[in-house]
Amino acid sequence: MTDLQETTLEAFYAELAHHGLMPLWTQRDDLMPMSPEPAARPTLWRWADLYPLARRAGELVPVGRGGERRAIALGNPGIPGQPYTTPTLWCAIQYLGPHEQAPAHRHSQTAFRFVVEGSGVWTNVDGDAVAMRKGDLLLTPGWHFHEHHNTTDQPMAWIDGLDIPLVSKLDAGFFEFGPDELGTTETPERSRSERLWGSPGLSPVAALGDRPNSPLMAYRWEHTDAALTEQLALESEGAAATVEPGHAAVRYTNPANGRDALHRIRTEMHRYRAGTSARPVRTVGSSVWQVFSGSAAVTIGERRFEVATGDLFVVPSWVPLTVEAADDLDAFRFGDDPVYEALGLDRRSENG
Ligand code: GTQ
Ligand code: FE2
Repeated sequence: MTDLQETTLEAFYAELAHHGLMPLWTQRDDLMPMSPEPAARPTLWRWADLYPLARRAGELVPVGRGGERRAIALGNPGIPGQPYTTPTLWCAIQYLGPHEQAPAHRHSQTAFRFVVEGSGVWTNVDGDAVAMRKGDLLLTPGWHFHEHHNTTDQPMAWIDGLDIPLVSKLDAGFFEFGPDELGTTETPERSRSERLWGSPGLSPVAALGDRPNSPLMAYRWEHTDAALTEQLALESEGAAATVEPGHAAVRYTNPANGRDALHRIRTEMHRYRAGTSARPVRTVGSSVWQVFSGSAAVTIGERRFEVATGDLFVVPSWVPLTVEAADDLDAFRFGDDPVYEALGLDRRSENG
């Protein structure tokens, strides 16, 4: 190129920029990558680090109107400066001291809680008091009022999962404060939603009809545990029921339509027999896992972590995950899979 041509070209680019125009041919290579190149990194958080820090937040920071929740987000180091665990998902540890309460609000973001240890908090979802106990999954689908209250003399911590980053990216966030006083201080054994929707295979005729999110707000550990136990027992009896040898899994589903319990977040519990080495899997979309019990070595792309009860790790999009169970392992997983499926962007590879 002659000097004159070069000068002309530079002037042309300057003029394009002046008009707010950007040619495709000067863009970075990652504009349309050959395969996903996630900024999020495989990352591990240990429960042994998280819990004492949450307890200190409990000593130092009050919970109430404005701050709303004493929740500490797991920030992915590949997404610096943002409280995002993955590009689509927020995961936080939330802590409530004895007799504390977190005020009512509702938002378009969808939410759940998973309890790795402890009990004693009730979450009121649209006025229905839902007990939170070890191993339970509790739902707060978008635009339902919710508040949490600890009725005991013991603190409690759990993890929250929400689609805060996705909703932010989509400019779809709406939020409303609820009343300042607790809607109910009841502490029923079973919530109204469980009494109506919690009998296996039976839906109330008066409430039938498709709905995007599950009307059942609590999925109890005794049911999850029994379902996984039966899958592995059936496998032992020669009636294949597991996703692969030694690896049972259940998905939390919406009893009204059989789809994911939450419209935009997949939730599952996986059980691996001790010694099981699960085949490497990669999927488009990101997920977060929390070990519920047992221990394992997990390989996420280039990283390898030894994990035990309460530890959380991130699997970024299209990064292969391999699980090698040291002991019998139960691991809770949540991911943004339903979003990718709804958009026709889902893809899966079972051989790394
Ligand atoms: O418990 O309502 O971790 O609204 C983040 C936002 C928890 C909640 C979080 C929330 C909540
Ligand atoms: Fe909330």
